[in-house]
Amino acid sequence: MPPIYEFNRALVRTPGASVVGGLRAVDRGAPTREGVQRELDNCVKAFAEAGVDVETLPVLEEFPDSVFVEDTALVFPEGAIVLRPGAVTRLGEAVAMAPVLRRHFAQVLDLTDGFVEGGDVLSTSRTVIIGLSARTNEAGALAVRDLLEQLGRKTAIVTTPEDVLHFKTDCSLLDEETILSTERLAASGVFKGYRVVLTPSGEEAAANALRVNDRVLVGTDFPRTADRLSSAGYRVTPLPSSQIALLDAGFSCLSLRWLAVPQG
Ligand code: CIR
Repeated sequence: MPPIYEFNRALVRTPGASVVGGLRAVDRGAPTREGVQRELDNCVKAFAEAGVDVETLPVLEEFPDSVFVEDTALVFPEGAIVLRPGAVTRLGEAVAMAPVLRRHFAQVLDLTDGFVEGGDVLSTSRTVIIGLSARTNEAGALAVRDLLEQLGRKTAIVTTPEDVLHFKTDCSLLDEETILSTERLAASGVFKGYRVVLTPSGEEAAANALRVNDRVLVGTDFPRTADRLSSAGYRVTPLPSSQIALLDAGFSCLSLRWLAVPQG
């Protein structure tokens, strides 16, 4: 089986003017539409350089957070699951994503109970880890577990630390065995059996990095994390992320990515 961080397809969505009013837990100022667009463009370029074919979806002006497509679905080589984001203003984003996924995947399953956002889901080759949070509830997690079983994937349901938006706000996959995590999340014991690289103190926000094929996208604001990853042998691609950070987002949020395997 190819590694779970090997991708050849990705979906992203152009941010609308409404992105300046995106959800945020603490208001540290609004990003600009141009700023968010620039950070997305850099990401798309890095994906292309890594050999990923990226489709850009049109603006959904009525949904300020719709640039964060990761929260709408789970995607795997074997099929996709359309989620139900727990933020009321975001539910319609998943509805809009469903027909796009049906174009790309032979098998698309729909979550019909509870709420789950993709930011709460960390997929490793062994297990799909779902973190319960203010956006992802138990009913949703249990229903997604049943859908994942249909796709042949095992699930572990865990808890996201309090006051953390998403499970993946605090962690990301570095390779099949290794997770980049904040100390507070790793301390909860959820990564038993994995190797863990901790984000340096003061750079917790670097944890939402993104492994894409042979490289790891890391925010330029986090030089100590980049050094730590480079020393551990990872090829680091530093990219600016301060605009999306104003909306509590990191690199994983901006795309849905998967390995499309030729059928038959
Ligand atoms: C939200 O609060 O829903 C957005 N402002 C940020 C979503 C970030 N998505 C992610 O971590 N997967």
